[in-house]
Amino acid sequence: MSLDNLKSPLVPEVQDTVETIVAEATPAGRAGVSIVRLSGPAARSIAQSVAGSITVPRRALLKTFHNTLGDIIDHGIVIFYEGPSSFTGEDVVEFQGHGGPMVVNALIDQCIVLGARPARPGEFSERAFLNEKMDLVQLEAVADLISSASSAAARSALKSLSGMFSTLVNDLVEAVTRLRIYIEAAIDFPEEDIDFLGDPQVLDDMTRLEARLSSVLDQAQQGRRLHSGFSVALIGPPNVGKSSLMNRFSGHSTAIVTEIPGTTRDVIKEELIISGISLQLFDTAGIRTAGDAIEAEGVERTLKTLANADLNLFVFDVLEEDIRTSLTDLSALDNLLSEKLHQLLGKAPSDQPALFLLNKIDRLSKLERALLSNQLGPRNRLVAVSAETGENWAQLAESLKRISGVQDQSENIFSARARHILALTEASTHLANASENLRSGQPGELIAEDLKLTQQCLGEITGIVSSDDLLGKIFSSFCIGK
Ligand SMILES: Nc1nc2c(ncn2[C@@H]2O[C@H](COP(=O)(O)OP(=O)(O)OP(=O)(O)O)[C@@H](O)[C@H]2O)c(=O)[nH]1
Ligand SMILES: [Mg+2]
Repeated sequence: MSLDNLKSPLVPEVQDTVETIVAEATPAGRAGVSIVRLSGPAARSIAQSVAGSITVPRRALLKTFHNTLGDIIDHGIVIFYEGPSSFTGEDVVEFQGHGGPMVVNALIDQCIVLGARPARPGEFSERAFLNEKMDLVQLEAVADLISSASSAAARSALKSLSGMFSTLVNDLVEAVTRLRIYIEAAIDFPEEDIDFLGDPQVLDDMTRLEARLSSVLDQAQQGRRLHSGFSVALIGPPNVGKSSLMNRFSGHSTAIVTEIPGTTRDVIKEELIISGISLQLFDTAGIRTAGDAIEAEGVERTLKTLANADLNLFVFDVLEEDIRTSLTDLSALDNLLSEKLHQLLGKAPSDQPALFLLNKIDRLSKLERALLSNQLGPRNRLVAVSAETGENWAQLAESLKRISGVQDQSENIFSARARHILALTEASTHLANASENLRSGQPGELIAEDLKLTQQCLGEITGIVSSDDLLGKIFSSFCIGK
């Protein structure tokens, strides 16, 4: 077998006749300044027709913009970026004019009259990718940076943009390629008197590669949570105060609270930022044998929310008799809550991250409260709070931060998306198969095939290996002008 296809860049070829595209790069609406961007081979000549001669690249020139009839459209700044030293890698012109829709539209229309066409969503980024200015991870990071909801998310997007994630992925691809070359060689030269596959070095490399991939996956998972939000569900029996907790978190009456059990029917979602982490918090219907079809549907939705959450907060009422009498013994309390949860769910809970929340501690006696707070530290999987008074809220926020994993390692977290997690997970599966086959002495062909699949999954992340379909999906999620 030839090794030619070890690296198979499937990047689509750039068309021969590249069109010049135009779009507003700033959000539509009224503003002090708006930017209209042109990219493509005719960018400079179109700009010269509108604004007169542009001789020097990368210089802000104060110009008057005209239409073909000679009418003045606006006075503004023109900057010309000569390809390939531009965002898209092509000739790019940016007009900075007054930010009114009439002015912007007149300028865009004029560029179209002169031969440009309106850009599709994400088309500037797509061209930057095709011209190898940035890889897919970096372009997605640009979008993530723009839409960051917290400072930690913005910092992580900047890390991906500067290439931290891409470098890790590229290093993994390189390591898989090296291993593959070794194994392919063992297949191609069976007459050589060397036991390639039994070589402890190969096994060693494989083990190290598995560990590295798993650590990148772990980091990416944290990055995804940081960006798209860490989803936290409030789950429990009716009337324990789930909606009151939701309202305390959000700072307003998001959910209806009454003393009637079974108040909440729908799943209610709030986007929040707590200590720099963005959270999606879900309030749910209390779990019990439903009284009617509406409540049954509510409980069904609760169970789905529980299954999809990154963290479940299992809420119980501290005033329940058996809970209250166990407050002096933490391990008995823990066992009791586990038992109650098992009963509530009708089965053992899955191994998703979870915390027990004991609510309504404002109704306990001073002595009981002191007993509890003496036993409970920030590392316990039990937090005792009051939705009514906010008692112990800082401890709850601290526990959320700890479980989200953002606190300790935020310096190493780069932004990542569900697409990356999927590709890394698939790569891990193929690598685990390759490793298993190597250890059990399977033929080299089998191992090589799994390594090839590992390599392909990793390549999809940065776009070394990509299909038109994948690219279309990614770029169409960007907005026009990007
Ligand atoms: N004293 C006290 N009462 C609380 C606290 N939290 C909730 N309650 C009361 O408990 C009752 C139920 O509160 P909800 O927040 O509606 O409870 P829930 O778990 O959302 O109930 P369902 O939606 O029916 O499942 C209300 O009367 C609240 O005022 C608390 O921390 N302290
Ligand atoms: Mg409720």
